[in-house]
Amino acid sequence: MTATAPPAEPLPEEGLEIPCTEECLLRAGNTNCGGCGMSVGLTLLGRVLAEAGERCTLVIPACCGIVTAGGYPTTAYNVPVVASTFASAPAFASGIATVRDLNGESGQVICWAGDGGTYDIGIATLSAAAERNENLIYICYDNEIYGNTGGQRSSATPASARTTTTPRGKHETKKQIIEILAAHRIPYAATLSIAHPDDFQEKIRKALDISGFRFFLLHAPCPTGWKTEPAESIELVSLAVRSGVFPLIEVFDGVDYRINVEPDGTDPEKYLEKQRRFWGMGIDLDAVRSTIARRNRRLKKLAGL
Ligand SMILES: Cc1ncc(C[n+]2csc(CCOP(=O)(O)OP(=O)(O)O)c2C)c(N)n1
Ligand code: SF4
Ligand SMILES: [Mg+2]
Repeated sequence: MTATAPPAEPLPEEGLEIPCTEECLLRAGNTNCGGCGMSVGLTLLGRVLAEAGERCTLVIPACCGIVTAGGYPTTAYNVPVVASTFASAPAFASGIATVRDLNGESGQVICWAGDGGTYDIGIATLSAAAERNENLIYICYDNEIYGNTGGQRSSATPASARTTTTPRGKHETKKQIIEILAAHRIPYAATLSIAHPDDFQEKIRKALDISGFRFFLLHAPCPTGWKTEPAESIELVSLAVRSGVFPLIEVFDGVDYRINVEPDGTDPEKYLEKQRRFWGMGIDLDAVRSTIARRNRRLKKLAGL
């Protein structure tokens, strides 16, 4: 008896099209991993843009977000996308936004970049565009590693995390990019969490009504790199907000801080223990707790509380 596989079911002639509305910035059928926080972020962003009737052009440097687009002639994005090198994304976006404004056209120019492109390789042009107060939105989805090249450490990787280049855990702490952007005195900077979709969407709506440079930092769980369960992504980032690991804040004109969600006293251990990237790293939890408490005291002071 030969072990041949049964013939594949023929694909139906009709009904193959995945319904794709204006709302769907990120189309179904993309190749992102299950539980990817970046995918949820794109979906929430798409909803706000659709609800506001805003067109957008995405500028995406090398990162998982550009792999998402897929191979020509198909694409997982429902909007025009410019793929750029790491270092040039904010410069590309500046040019596109300037031409749009000179032509009196509408629509948003949105840079969608990873932490590697934002904190490290693209920071020179990011800083330059912020300093010029270019009329664009920059969203860094922060999965705290160089995800699509195999999970190397970036300067957004938190201390003690195991990555492919820090097999014994990272020694240095996470760079505070939001404060660096605030120091440019841009009109608006804010952090986003997919565990707080209302807050997320409200902040994007707010940004649509502001002109000039607007910066967002999105905490983007990455089950592949963080060694976590895809179904737990939302719970994880919720724990990050509740424990104060990832504060939800806004900064207006670089100086007026607002805390959007107060940490509720959840122990950061609950966040760390769910991620295998932290296992066996001998983390000093008291040091983690005091670092978080210190940062939150500082944020409260900045917010005048
Ligand atoms: C100048 C330069 N250095 C390195 C690379 C290789 N590279 C492509 S994507 C990537 C990782 C990007 O990490 P990040 O921006 O955090 O996005 P993620 O992959 O995590 O989504 C690297 C190192 C490159 N394309 N260009
Ligand atoms: S590697 Fe991480 S960021 Fe990249 S698609 Fe997979 S889950 Fe998303
Ligand atoms: Mg990354």
